[in-house]
Amino acid sequence: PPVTEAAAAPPIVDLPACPENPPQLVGPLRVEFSDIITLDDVRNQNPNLQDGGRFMPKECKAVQKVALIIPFRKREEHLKYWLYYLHPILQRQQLDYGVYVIEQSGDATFNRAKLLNVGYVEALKEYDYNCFVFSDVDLIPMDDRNIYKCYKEPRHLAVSMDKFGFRLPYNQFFGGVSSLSKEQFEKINGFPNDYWGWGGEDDDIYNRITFRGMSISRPDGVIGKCRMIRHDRDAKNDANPQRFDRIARTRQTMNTDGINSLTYQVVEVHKDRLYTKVLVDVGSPN
Ligand code: UD2
Ligand code: MN
Repeated sequence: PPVTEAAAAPPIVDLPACPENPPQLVGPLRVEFSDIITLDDVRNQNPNLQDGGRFMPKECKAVQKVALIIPFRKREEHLKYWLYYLHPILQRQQLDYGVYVIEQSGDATFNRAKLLNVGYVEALKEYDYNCFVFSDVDLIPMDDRNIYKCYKEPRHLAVSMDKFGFRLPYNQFFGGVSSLSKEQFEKINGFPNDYWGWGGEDDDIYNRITFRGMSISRPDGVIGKCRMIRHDRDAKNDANPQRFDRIARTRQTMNTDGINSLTYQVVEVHKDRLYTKVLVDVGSPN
């Protein structure tokens, strides 16, 4: 009989859902920043990535579509280690994921939270992500059972950091690495856009979450261990003197300052095998 068009099409196989506990996880990891590595090494060690730092497990259907959002400016050395350590971990975690490096252009004061908002919007333009992991460029998990996905409540993932003696610095701490589902992020109107310079924006986000009736979930202190690459405070990221006044007013400001008031200009989008870099003009404090 003649071969029909339908018969020539590749078979559509429904992959099984990926399991709750990914079988390739190994647990505690060795994390050091003395190894000499290049981005080409990282590219060669991760042959299954698609352009833009995208990955999808072949053997099963990922439960979540995760965009990893990294606020960035002039931290090339840290980004190299982040990519070196995180790509293999995220693949063992069987996530359908993409890595977005959101780079602030120019040399106005740094604005971490606004860059994270930009990452949320720009990632959603590319793919139907339903989970967003926001990570500092200098933080590496020390246990791959700390799954970089979303949970029933917004999650704080960097709970046990070497720089704080592997403890939480305070109970409300939400800095470093966190995850919010699309619904959770929309419920708090995203993050604040007007914290310029170092500090306070993570506490504002914590406030937003509690004021919307949600709570923070965390892994335990063993699985939540992580290392921060030692660094000095960057230029143009001095401590924000307004941070205490601002975090006292989150309840009022969160309704009008957030994803609903976000404005910015994309300068350039660059696709590397290891990441999508979005260079963005976020303006300057007025
Ligand atoms: C703490 C929190 C961080 C944030 C910050 C206050 C930890 C581990 N993290 O970080 O989440 O709440 O305090 O704002 O406690 N960055 C650049 N270029 C710059 C400046 C910052 O790329 O010039 C990015 C980078 O991803 C960096 C992040 O912003 O990791 C946070 O800045 P930091 O590392 O200087 O601040 P740190 O370690 O006190
Ligand atoms: Mn840091």
